[in-house]
Amino acid sequence: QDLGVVAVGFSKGQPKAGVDAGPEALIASGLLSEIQNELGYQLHGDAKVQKYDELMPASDPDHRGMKNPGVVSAVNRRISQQVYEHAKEGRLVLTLGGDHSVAIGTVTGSAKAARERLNRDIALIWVDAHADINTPEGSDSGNIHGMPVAFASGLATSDKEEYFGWIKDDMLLNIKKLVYIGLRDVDNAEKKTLREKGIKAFSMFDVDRYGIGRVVEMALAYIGADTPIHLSFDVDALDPMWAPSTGTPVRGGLTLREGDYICEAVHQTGSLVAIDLVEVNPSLAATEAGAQETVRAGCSLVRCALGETLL
Ligand code: DIR
Ligand code: MN
Ligand code: MN
Ligand code: MN
Repeated sequence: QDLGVVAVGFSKGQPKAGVDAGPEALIASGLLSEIQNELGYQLHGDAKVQKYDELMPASDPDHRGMKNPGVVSAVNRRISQQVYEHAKEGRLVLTLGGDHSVAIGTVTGSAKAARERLNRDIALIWVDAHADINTPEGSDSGNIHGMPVAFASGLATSDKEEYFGWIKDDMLLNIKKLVYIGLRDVDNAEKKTLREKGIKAFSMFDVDRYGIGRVVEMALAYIGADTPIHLSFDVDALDPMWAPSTGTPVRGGLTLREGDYICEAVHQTGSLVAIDLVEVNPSLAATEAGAQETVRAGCSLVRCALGETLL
């Protein structure tokens, strides 16, 4: 199968340096060569990590409380186009982040391509400790990596081209096709949104209550068969025991096996059209071993989503 690779060395959706080195670390540990040589995918796209320095505006003042709004918007506009171009060729698209703001681009790109190519709405499975559905006005932090679902679904809107106004209706996620897994640190404004919009969410409480097998089964049943699936995996969904090297770790998360299981089960549907693996920040672990563990966990999740572990 053909795989489009988008490797995004970008960190401006949140304040901590180093997450821009995530894709390099994943690639250096052999991820892409394994995908090509062992899993047999034909790779297209970024052999080298893109930093998008040329898209940095001369000045980038806060806008509606958002930090770095100009550059995050411009980079995501580019990512959206790249993902769209791969997806419209029928390629499965793998995006390596970077902070989770990059999903504004990935989700809008795959939503548009699926409408054109398949005449279908995509489903989005968002695996994360956080809901990332803050609007600019509802956000306490102003960090755009806490807002991608709001922008990609049209819950947050803008009439300014340079501040996400480039997101058109045909790029939007249908919010009824959104499912969360792994939530455990959700802001009050986000909880209100989840309730009011009736968004399907499986928190860690549900993982404990039902087990990961039934949670994934319920998530896939909600989405329905024959729906193109975009999987957006924030490595902080995993417990810090397996993924300590990330910007906003939250204890009480998924085991690596549970994370891998989600990816395997999604692969098994045969409906996967895109996967994002984000928020690996190799410079944040207390030890070098912690950084290596996190990179290895990220590689494992991606390989599972691409079918490595199924017999
Ligand atoms: C928080 C943290 N909800 C925010 N979000 C994080 O800043 O909006 N997302 N860490 O990954
Ligand atoms: Mn998160
Ligand atoms: Mn996230
Ligand atoms: Mn947080």
